[in-house]
Amino acid sequence: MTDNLTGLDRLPAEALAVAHRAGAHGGPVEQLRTDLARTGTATQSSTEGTAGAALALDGDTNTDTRTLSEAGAWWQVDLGSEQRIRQIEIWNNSSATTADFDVVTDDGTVHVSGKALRPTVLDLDSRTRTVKIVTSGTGRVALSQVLVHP
Ligand SMILES: [Ca+2]
Repeated sequence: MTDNLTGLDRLPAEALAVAHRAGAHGGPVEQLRTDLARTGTATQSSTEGTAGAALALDGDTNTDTRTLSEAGAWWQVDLGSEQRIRQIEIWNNSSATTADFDVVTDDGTVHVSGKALRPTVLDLDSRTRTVKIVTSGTGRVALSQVLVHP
């Protein structure tokens, strides 16, 4: 499994304290590029507790969505209209739950084997209104953040 070299959340506490004193922040994803998902509408197949689907669109990698463990569990964002998209960033939840899943757009499906990273980055060229993450077997879909770039 590849380490997440971009996240502050995996640093040891001492290094994190130094990073924070230097002004680094571990939570919100700095939005440097257009993220079509931020204005989208999220839904999911079920919700565990208060871990609602919209928490993957709030710009904060410290907040997670979480479905129940079930066959074909899914999370989806509706972009509101068909968009040309070229990259999807999928940030697994902090306990790295989401694994072995399909990323479904209106014109294709990409399968990801193993656990999603923080982030897993998919380059593609698709015209789609929705982006759906569907577990291939039985399990949970739990995500910190999903970004969709044109
Ligand atoms: Ca979040």
